[in-house]
Amino acid sequence: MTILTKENLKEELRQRVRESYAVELEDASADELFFTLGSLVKAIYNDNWRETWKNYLKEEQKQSYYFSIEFLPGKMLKSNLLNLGLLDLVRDTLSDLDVDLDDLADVEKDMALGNGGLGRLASCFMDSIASSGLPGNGNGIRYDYGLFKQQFVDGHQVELPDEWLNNGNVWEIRRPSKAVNVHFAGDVYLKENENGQLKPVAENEIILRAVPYDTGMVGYQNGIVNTMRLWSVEIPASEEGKYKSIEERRVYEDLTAVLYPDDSNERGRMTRLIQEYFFVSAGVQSIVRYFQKLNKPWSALSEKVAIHINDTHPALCIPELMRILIDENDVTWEQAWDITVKVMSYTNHTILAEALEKWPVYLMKQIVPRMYQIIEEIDRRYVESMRGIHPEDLIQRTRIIQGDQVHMANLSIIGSHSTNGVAKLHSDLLKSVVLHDFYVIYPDRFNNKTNGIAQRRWSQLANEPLSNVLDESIGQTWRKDSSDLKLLMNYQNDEKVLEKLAQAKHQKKEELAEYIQETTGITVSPNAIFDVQIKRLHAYKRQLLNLMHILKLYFDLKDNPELDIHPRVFIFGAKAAPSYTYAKAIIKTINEVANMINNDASIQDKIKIVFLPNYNVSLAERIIPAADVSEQISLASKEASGTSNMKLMLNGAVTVATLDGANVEIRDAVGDENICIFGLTEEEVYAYYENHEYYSKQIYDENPVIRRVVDSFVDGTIPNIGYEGREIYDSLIRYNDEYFLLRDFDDYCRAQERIDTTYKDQALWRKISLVNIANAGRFSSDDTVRLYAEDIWQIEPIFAHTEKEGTSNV
Ligand code: OAK
Repeated sequence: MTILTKENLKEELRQRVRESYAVELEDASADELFFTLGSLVKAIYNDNWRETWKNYLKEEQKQSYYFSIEFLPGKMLKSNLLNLGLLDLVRDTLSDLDVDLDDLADVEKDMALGNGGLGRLASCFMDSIASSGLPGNGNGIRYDYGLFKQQFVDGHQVELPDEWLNNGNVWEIRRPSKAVNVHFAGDVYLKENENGQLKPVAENEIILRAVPYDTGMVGYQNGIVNTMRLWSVEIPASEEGKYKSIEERRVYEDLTAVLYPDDSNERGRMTRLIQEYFFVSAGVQSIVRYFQKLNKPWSALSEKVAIHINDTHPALCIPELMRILIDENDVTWEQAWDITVKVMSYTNHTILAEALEKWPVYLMKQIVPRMYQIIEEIDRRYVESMRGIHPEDLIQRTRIIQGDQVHMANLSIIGSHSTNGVAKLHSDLLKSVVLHDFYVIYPDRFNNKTNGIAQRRWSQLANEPLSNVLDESIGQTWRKDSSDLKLLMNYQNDEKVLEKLAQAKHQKKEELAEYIQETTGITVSPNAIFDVQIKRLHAYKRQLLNLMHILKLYFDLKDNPELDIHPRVFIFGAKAAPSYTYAKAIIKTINEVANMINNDASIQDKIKIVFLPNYNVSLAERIIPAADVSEQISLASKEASGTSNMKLMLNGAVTVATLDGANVEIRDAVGDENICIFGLTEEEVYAYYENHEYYSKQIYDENPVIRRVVDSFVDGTIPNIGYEGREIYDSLIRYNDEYFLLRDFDDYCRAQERIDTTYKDQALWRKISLVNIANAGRFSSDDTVRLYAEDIWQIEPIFAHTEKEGTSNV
């Protein structure tokens, strides 16, 4: 493509709209224009995509493959334009046509093939891997329906299907020529072949076709385009007649229809196991096929390929690679095992017991019989190899198959060379508590990689006013290298810059206030403190603690209407897993409290509550730039890292936090005086676990403020929450408050008072906000993936090769 100007961009769009839709540019609908622009953008980066791939092949670059059952990229138009260096040009061109780029970008449906943290991290990594010029690709599932759409009906969460593909997906390329077959079920037994080798023979298998859809992952102004490959199921023509019933067929043909909507909660469903093996087998087969093109011995596989297991859902990568090497390529078990361990690496994303994935032996035998046989052999050899080296009880606690369960984390650790946590505290807890037994056995395999965020999306794309202030004060280098945000520290006492930052925040608050008005009918003032908690609804994240503090404030205001607090808008965004009744009870209760307070004239708008429905990446992009306060209040030790904490900090919000996950590193980055820390520490939480001396009822009995708040869930104060209020009350009192809300309540209220006092001192607040922005650079996922590349995957950037040939994008 030639150099793009406004004129030839217009001409291109005009031609393409005519060709595709038989209309003139001026008459094109928003959908038509969006698809035309999207396909043009894709055409622009296609050359680079092909070149990138050819370079990897030519240079025989080692490549990493990030296997993740979730990817959550959100919308891609503006991000692609930014990365191609075309954002301003396209904005101007469209504006000549009386089209607003932001409105047009809104036409795109969010690609929401993930639940929350784990999926969003995978997408931040895809952006950063490409932007750092690293040869790394994604591998996952192309769900027909992404995460459900959330609506509130009478305050209850209602789930609707996310039909994101209804209008097609402009970014993907279907590649049937790269399809592979995946084999399930059947009877598998070992038989000696003519060479005297034992080989599996399978009968009555189910064979499915895995068809890849590739999406270009465009690097930031570096000419690199990597691939995110998502697999979709089809029934091969040869298998059509083999299904015993429509129900049986449906299980398989709907295999990639829906994403399981549980976050950090494993439910052991059959279809989920099939999904896991489906994308794992397809992905590993296609990687091996690529490697075979290089004509190298198998011993070189780990020099050319790194496979990353994003939490345990893709753990079958380990036995699948073993299967391909042993069954299909006659590699010996010993050599195959050596190769597999070198190729694989694993990230753990949670310490919650309910999230640790286990599969019943009977289900594995039924669904993936060959995988089970290989896992059994891995397990047998593991036990054998450890005998005499480690005590028997340690071996039994760490083996893969225990009783009638297959432990996927154990498989992931034993079958890989690296296990990492996602924040320092989390990685330490893995070593000292959760995976301590494995740390004793494999101390060298454990490491930490603190999460990061794709800073370009969360600053340049989401927050233009802030970006402009940064450009004017510290220049533009921060756009490429976020560590340069540090330069902002030189302006801590610069009234002009502080004022401009405050104006930028105000502008985003006005925009959000308008959106809140339009979507919920609630009027909020941009002069109020915007206090934000946005994340999945989960008991351990303690949205309920936030609500309890709001109720306390409400009662304080009822008792003393003149109470001098700065007006505050409490903003929530959260989806609950459809089967998680307790989380849904909290949503209903927040909505009812919101109704009660927002409509109580005596409160004089001093507090407002807004629960925005359908929290997703796009909504996050509206909320985060407008936030003054970031609520990161999980019970210490429970949140592996958190990433909204980093996004909010980057946008100048002040954090109220427990010392949990990456909050600890945020505290270290900004200093105690620029963050509001409260609550039990992880050590104190563990001390309670050990001495069993926590009695929530005692706190309730002794603390009248807490009693009033807790009673309000059941005494009729809050309307319409009979059942929900009872469930919440019982969790706090009858079941002894598993997440120590009552224990942390007073300290949390004190932290909130500090926020109020500090906000009233605007000079101080603005400075704290600046310090947060200035120190957010260290949480860039560019840095995180560089560390993965160096320490775990041993892959190198390809800039060296492309620079020679020029990196122009257009
Ligand atoms: C989801 C399913 C199973 C296990 C973990 C998850 C998950 O989303 N974990 C989250 O991962 C994020 C990215 O590492 C972390 O920031 C969150 O703290 C963690 O809960």
